Amino acid sequence: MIMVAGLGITGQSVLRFLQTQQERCYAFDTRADFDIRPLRLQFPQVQFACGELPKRWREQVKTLVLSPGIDQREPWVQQLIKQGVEVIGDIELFARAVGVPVVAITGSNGKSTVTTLIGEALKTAGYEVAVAGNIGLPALDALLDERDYEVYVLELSSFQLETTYSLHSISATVLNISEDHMDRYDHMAAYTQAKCKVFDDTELAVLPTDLNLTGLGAVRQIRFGIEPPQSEHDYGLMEREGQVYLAKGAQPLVNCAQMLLQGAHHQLNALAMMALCEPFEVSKQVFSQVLTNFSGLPHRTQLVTEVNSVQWINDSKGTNVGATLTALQTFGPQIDGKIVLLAGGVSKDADFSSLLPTVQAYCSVTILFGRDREIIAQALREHCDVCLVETLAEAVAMAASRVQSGDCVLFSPACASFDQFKNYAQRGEIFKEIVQQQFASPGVSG
Ligand code: UMA
Ligand code: ADP
Repeated sequence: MIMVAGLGITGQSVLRFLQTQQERCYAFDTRADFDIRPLRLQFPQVQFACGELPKRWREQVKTLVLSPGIDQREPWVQQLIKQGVEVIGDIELFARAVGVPVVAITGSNGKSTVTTLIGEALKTAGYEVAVAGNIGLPALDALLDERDYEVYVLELSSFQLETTYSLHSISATVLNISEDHMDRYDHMAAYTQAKCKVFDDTELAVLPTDLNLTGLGAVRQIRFGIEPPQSEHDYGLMEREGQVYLAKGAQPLVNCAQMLLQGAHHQLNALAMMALCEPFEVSKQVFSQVLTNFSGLPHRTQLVTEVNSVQWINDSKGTNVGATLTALQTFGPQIDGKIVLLAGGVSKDADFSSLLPTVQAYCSVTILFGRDREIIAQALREHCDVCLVETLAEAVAMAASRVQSGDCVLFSPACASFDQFKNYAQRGEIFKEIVQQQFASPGVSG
């Protein structure tokens, strides 16, 4: 018997997929208060349970399809593993069923941006393409969709890769590795190992120049980095007549000045995108067109408003220290004044001390809110001005009282959102609303 564990959007997509295969299954969610009534109606052949895993199910389960949000170290999962139960995820089911090329993208930051860019480039080049995975649309839902896709572009998280064993990809990348999800891994090596599973069965490994991985074997490799390309196969930046270009080998491809996305990290994202598209026929005109039109995804270093020469930036998707560092390093040198940083939420056991030198260099004050604000404060307060408040609304109000002309208020939490919000997107929307209200109120100015 198959058991689907976790009834979020992944678990529900698995149930839909198994329904098409006429598989009988159990479905379980660890949350005692999870409302399964709508699912019972949708999947009458499935037996459901919440909270406690029924004892008699344990003996009957042969395969556990685990949602990415459930930690494999949970005792009940470990018990099933000990019993010899096979543990797989939605991406493994997808991998076993898919019949067309897959491009696989993982990394600590930049996944959604690169996944979207590849989708746009392949679409513009005339391919029928599905963009799915951790980006939001479960991969199995894309597979069940009626359209005849010629290629799937999948954003994959480390959690998804942990339970994936037979994904064959035409090209794959680990964009970068920086600390994240330390509440789910015993150490960085385990997190890195999960990410690198993306290379287990790929035809083309696309790797950043500063990432040293062993054990990739004979697989074809392409490197990308901000330095000039080291070989004719590699991607990097080159200068021609005072202009900086994204380049392959000695060949300039796109003038960086044309790109709407700004910052070194986005140049890296664009280089990775072009390298991952190598197995397809995509011209440099197509890359140029995509990069000239793509202004970035919502909640990633997005300008909300500019009031009294103060920019208010929403980077709610900055959910780890690496992303927040990138945002600080992008805006810090650009602005005339200082950054007022708003951060906080669920720390995921991160080490926030690596923020310190950059915060010292660019921030006038760091305003911390949310559950783990004190943990972040401990890493910063000895050397920086730090204020603690409970809510995002209080943080915005305090920022408005502290900014000066030429400053930038950067909302880049370096944390997950689940303490006070449904997800990063809701957190970003609420930030935008609060900021807009702040300036709509009579008598209040930035
Ligand atoms: N949960 C329980 N008990 C359960 C099942 C879930 O407590 O039995 C909790 C989890 O701990 C988690 C939440 O419910 O807090 C959601 O978990 P889930 O596995 O049901 O998640 P889905 O709704 O299926 O969404 C997942 C990804 N979420 C996670 O990996 C936590 C989504 O990525 C992804 O878009 C979706 O599958 C489709 O593939 C979100 C994410 O935060 C954006 N990803 C992490 C990240 O990017 O850092 C990895
Ligand atoms: P992911 O899907 O990996 O979370 P996103 O493309 O959604 O990545 O971007 C998330 C955050 O990471 C944003 O705040 C963005 O500014 C930052 N970011 C994007 N690309 C990179 C990169 N290549 N290196 C470091 N940070 C990045």
